[in-house]
Amino acid sequence: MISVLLHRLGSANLLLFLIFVMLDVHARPANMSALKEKSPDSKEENEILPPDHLNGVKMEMDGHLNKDFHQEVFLGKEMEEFDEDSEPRKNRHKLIEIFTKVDINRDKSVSAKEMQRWIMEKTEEHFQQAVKENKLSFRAVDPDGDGHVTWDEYRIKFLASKGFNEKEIAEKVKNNEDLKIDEETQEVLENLKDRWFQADNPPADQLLNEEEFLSFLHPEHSRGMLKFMVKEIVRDLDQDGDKKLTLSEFISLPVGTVENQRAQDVDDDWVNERKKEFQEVIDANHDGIVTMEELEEYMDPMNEYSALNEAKQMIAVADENQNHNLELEEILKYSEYFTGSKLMDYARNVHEEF
Ligand SMILES: [Ca+2]
Ligand SMILES: [Ca+2]
Ligand SMILES: [Ca+2]
Ligand SMILES: [Ca+2]
Repeated sequence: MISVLLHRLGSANLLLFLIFVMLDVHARPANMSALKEKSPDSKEENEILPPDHLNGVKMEMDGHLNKDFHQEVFLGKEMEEFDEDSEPRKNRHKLIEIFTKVDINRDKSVSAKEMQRWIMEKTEEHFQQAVKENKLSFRAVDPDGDGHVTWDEYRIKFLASKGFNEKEIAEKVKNNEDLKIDEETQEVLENLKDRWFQADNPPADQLLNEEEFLSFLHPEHSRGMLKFMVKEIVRDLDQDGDKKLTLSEFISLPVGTVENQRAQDVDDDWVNERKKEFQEVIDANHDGIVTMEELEEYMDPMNEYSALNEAKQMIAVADENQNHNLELEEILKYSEYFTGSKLMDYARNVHEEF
């Protein structure tokens, strides 16, 4: 009897342990990596919804830093090809191929200028990808194909994607009846509505055409929407209401739940990283305050000055011989930073590859 009890207790502890391990995984600061894992299955049902995560943009919509940014601007649309379980040999070859493309003047070394040009090119690639996907999404919200979508049409599609009965909702909208939706969904809907009207270019007719719908889904490539996005982020982080951010406001964003020392360390790293980004990059004139203009420059994916800074930062991470350029050996060694996947045998006969 006792042994059975002990046995039960043992498996109960094991279960607790497993739960704990699972919780620990989720103790990471929100948005730091969870997004990527979520997106593949949620993508289809939410294709008409603006994504939380924008490729090639330094900050997420909720104000967290985009931790995959370097990989996104280095790999462009080839991102999926470097997934973790693809063969190291193949990754190595692909990385060498990329290196030779970045190295425009073929001196076997990548300069900051070369990297800047590459980053701009890859950012454009993400944008073209977004344009392509937008065509499909627009078709989904504009089934009658007249080239315009009303807010009501979109609202119905959105609620249908949330599991509401499309016919019933459409009927209620038509008759101006109460939709009886929960508070949380209502809040999302309000935010979407603000964004919808923002994407509606003057003269405002409350209809979005394909181009306007693109800025609704992808605000990062439209000046007006970029301002809107920055306003939203500042609104969420600004505590004293002066529409500017101090360092303490910027790092006060809630991080993951701290449950143990390891999570605490992760959170410390998170704060340090945010601090560094605030002081060295976002606060461009280094006066300790981030204005909306500074944040807008920072968020703009097509900003050449940021791309050059980014290029220098990326080079500095891997520049072991300190010549302010990247050689193939360096990029192979820091493969994980550039591509997200490690190469075990990075040093193997580098020179034979040429
Ligand atoms: Ca070169
Ligand atoms: Ca403030
Ligand atoms: Ca400043
Ligand atoms: Ca170097």
